[in-house]
Amino acid sequence: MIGQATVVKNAGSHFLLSRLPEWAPFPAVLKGKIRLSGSEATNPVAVGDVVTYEYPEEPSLTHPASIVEVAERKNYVIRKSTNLSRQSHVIAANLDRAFIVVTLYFPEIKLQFLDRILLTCEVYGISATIVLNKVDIFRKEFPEELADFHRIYESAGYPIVETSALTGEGIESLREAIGTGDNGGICLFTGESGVGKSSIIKALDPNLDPKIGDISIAHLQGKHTTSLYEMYPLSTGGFIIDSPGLRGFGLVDLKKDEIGLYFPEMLREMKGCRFTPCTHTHEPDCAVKQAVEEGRISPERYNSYLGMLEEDKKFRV
Ligand SMILES: Nc1nc2c(ncn2[C@@H]2O[C@H](COP(=O)(O)OP(=O)(O)O)[C@@H](O)[C@H]2O)c(=O)[nH]1
Ligand SMILES: [Mg+2]
Ligand SMILES: [Zn+2]
Repeated sequence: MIGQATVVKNAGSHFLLSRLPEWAPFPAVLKGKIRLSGSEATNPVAVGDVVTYEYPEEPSLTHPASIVEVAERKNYVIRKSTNLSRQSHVIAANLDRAFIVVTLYFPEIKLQFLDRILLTCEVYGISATIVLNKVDIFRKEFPEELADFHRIYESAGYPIVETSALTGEGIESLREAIGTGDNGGICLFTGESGVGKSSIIKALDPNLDPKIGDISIAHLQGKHTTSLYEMYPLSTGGFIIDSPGLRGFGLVDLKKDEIGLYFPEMLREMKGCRFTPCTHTHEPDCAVKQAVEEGRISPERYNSYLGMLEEDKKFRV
């Protein structure tokens, strides 16, 4: 017998599959060697992959299904396998949306980090939404910083959802962004440790029990990365992949004149540059620099861009 299902957990050589949107995970193993053409990844199958499986009898722990084929991915995120090897590791595939969870304080926001993640999403073709959590703390105390944040990221074109996992504010808007019922998407949750990812997932669905305790997760990260990317079903629809933190989110290799293509607000303006390619630094009649001067591109985002240009290596987020 043969069927198609989505990988919802990857624990090394063992997998759990479910026929999404139905949530009824069953075990599976890889049969023989599965190769993805053009992929240098160490793992051929990742969470979010749609796979074809064979099962001689109803799958069980002692008789798992066999994964025989991986469907073409609409997108995926990779990370470098280890510090020593040059191989990469697919951490999640077929994402409908990435939610990047940040706070202004506790922990303090690092805009350059956020910009790197946003750039990584653009490169991998994944729509990004910013989740600004812990508004219960800073809305009253830091209104100017909050307004600044909106100015920077709204001019860049990114949707922002303000939430408080503590009071429940914004959780319904976030649910809408994830999608409900059959419109529920497969969503990656990422962001620095301590911003409230696990708390938000619990607020979205109190029945879920995402792994808490980022200290132990950070400790495990080098060894068991794959098993930490696990999908959770929301009772209202949609699936969330919780990720252990910023590290290991993506690996991007861009030429200097390509970086600007992944800043949506720069992409919008660069048609007007006199030179093609233009690095938007020293060139005369640069439409991007003009847009910075006129306030259509924020100086903060432009500075992040300049920082990336300076760096003569791959971006590791
Ligand atoms: N005040 C406040 N605290 C929050 C909020 N969300 C999470 N926290 C707290 O922030 C800390 C880290 O939360 P956690 O969900 O473990 O963050 P994660 O590392 O991103 O998964 C915990 O002490 C939470 O109680 C929020 O919206 N408001
Ligand atoms: Mg967590
Ligand atoms: Zn330019």
